[in-house]
Amino acid sequence: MAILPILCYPDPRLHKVAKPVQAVDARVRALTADMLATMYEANGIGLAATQVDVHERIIVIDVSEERDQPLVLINPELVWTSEQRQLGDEGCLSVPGIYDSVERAEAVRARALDADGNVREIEAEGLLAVCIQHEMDHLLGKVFVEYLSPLKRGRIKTKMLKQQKQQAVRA
Ligand code: GNR
Ligand code: NI
Repeated sequence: MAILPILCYPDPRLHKVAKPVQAVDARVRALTADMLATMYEANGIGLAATQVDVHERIIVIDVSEERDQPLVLINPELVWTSEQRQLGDEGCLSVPGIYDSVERAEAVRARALDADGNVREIEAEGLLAVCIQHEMDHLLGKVFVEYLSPLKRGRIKTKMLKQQKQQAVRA
């Protein structure tokens, strides 16, 4: 298992659209294991392959308190979303230190392949529903800051670029 580097906003590679996985094989299983290790190491509740510069439709999630309920979603689709919306604070491992409010569907039903290549459906609400929507956005090249006002997004972009320049000097 390896910890993979996570792309940081405004890296243009975060806007690439992921392609469907053709076969859930050893390569894909190894990647999901690395993605889970990377997510746990970063204390995140989810990670999309896009964030580790792999542009395939793969997501890992664990919203459990104990960090022992890993979920692998390959080629995920939303088969149902509630009319009911919820407003919640979001953060992103690709936009470290930034948290802001985003409106999402309160509940969703997703269909995906698991790490064994079996079709699974999960119905989710609350934080898990938010996380699934946040990760599926990543696969479409969308980062949560794109829901914020252009003013806020501009400020976040400036702050991130400044941080990245500092890190480059220190490295
Ligand atoms: O770790 C994460 N926390 C989080 C909190 C609220 C809403 C969404 C998220 S996802 C984020 C991890 C991440 O960046 N996934 O893409
Ligand atoms: Ni994210």
